[in-house]
Parts: sequence; structure tokens; C-alpha cells
Amino acid sequence: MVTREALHQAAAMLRRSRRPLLISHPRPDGDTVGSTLALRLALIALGKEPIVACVHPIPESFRFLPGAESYRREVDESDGFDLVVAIDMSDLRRTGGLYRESWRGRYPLLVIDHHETNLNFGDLNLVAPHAAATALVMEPLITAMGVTVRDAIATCLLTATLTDTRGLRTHSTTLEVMEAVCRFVERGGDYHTAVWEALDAKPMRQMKAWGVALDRLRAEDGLVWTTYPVAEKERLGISDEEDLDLGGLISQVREARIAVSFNEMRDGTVKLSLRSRPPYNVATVAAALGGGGHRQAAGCSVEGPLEAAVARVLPLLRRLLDEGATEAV
Ligand SMILES: [Mn+2]
Repeated sequence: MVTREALHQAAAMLRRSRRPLLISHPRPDGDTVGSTLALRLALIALGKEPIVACVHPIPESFRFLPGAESYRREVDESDGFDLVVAIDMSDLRRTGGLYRESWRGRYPLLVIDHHETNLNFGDLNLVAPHAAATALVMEPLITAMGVTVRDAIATCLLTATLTDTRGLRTHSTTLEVMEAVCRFVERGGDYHTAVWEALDAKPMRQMKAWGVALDRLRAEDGLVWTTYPVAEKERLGISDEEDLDLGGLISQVREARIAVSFNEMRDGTVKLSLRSRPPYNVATVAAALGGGGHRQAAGCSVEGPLEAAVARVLPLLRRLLDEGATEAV
């Protein structure tokens, strides 16, 4: 839970800073980008000089967001920041190596997140495990900073909320989430652009990739999976950091109670994207495999090759289905 007191402490921390470094997680999604850019704009409104960073490039879907072009791929001490803010990530490894261990104790670390698996790794942690998006923690924080959420800031938070709820479809979508979306639109958030750019528009090569993934789709007793080999990526010119949203795609299979995509990376590891229908909790499986996430959507990386990863992970998911429990594995 994020208390009023924590919000005010975080707002004070940000107000004291002159040059905060805001970090979005690798393979950035709409929530990490939208929440980071909203905070950037709020800080600029207060006369600060924030730096925004992410190890991977910002996907085309979020490049319409104000400030998306200001992202940097690398940072070091010479950039003169005095505070580090980790946004939408459950542990420090999720900065993708941007955060250096030597920074610990030298710069205060503020964590703003909504993952149940969050390790509370900051000096101050604003973590709301039941919030549908980090954006919904960011909104009251920006308000506590004394900045009005409207226009460009509202568009950033709106996009973050719409993407993390897959267009208000997830089970985390409550009446409060819908009210927040209405509030963002009321205050000038650009709804139609957000829906088209961030949710609907897909590059041609992603559509082609979906064709491959759907062709390789397998199903067995409520468990649905697909594999995506590096050779297929090479053929379509797809990079490793590109998020093909295979998990989201195959979770739409009616028969799927649990869905998992196995995306082979060029370094030999396999990136898993796990999805489930309630009551199955895939966050526990992802966490057991060294990843994290939410009950209905989680992810992790395992050792390759592809076939070995499939052979290792499917039994865990079958067990979760058999037990039918929310806290299995
Ligand atoms: Mn998120």
C-alpha cells in the first residue's frame, strides 16, 4: 500500500533533487515509458533537469509520447544526477545494468512500482501491488509534488494505464481504474491517439512474426504454448529487444487457462512470457524461475536451448493447473 506519508516523502525527495535520473525497464512497455515520461514532465514543470534512460530503444508504439526522444541508452556519474528513480520494476536487475552497485549509498534510490514481486529495493519504495499500472501510483505522486496532471502528462499516464490493462481488459481493471482513465481524458489526455499508437498499430514484421508463432501453437488440457526460434527472427529482421507480445497474443485462445511463449534470444537464453486466467497465479512460477510479474501476466528468462526450456517449464505449469491453486509452485 502507498500511504499518504510515503507519497509526501517521495514528493519531497523529488523536490529536493536538481537532476534526477529516471530509469525505465528493458524491453520497455507502455507503463514504464508513460509513467517515466509523465514524471519527467512534472519535474520539468518544477524547473528540474531530469534525465530519462532505458537500455533498450523505445518501441515505435510509444514514440508518440511527449519526451520519448529524450531517452538515453547509457548514463554515468559524469551526467551529474543526484537521485535515482526506478520505475515499474520489481528489482534492481530490471534496470538492465544501468544502475551500478557503486551508486548504492551515494545517490538516494526511489522505487515507484506495482509488482507484487517487488523486493522494496529502494531507500524509499512507493509500491502498490494491487494497482493496475505504475501510472496509477504516479498520478497521486505528481499531484503531491504540486503539479497538475493534464494534457501531455495526462496522455502519458493514460497510455500507461491502457497498455498495462490491455485496453481495460485485465482482471486488475476496477471501477477506480476506469475512473482514472476518464480523469486523464477529461484533463486533455489524447485517448484516440493512445489507443491507435500504443494498442492497435503493429508493424508489418510483427504481424508476420505472429503468423509464425500461431503456426507453432500447441495446446494440451488448458495449457497453450508457442516457441519462437532465433532463425525465424533472423528471417524477419526482428531484434531481441523487440517485444512481439506473443504472450498477449496466445492468451486469447479460448481453451487456454495458462499460456506461455518461449522466445529464443541470440545469447542462447529463452525469454518466457506467461499468461493465465484466474485463479491460476503465474507470478509464482515466474518468480521461481528468477523472474517476476503479476498473477495473470509474468515473465522470466531461462537457459536454452528452446527444447530444453520447454521441457523444463511445461511440467511446472501442468502442476499449477493440476493443483488449481493460486499459490502453487
Ligand atoms: Mn507496469
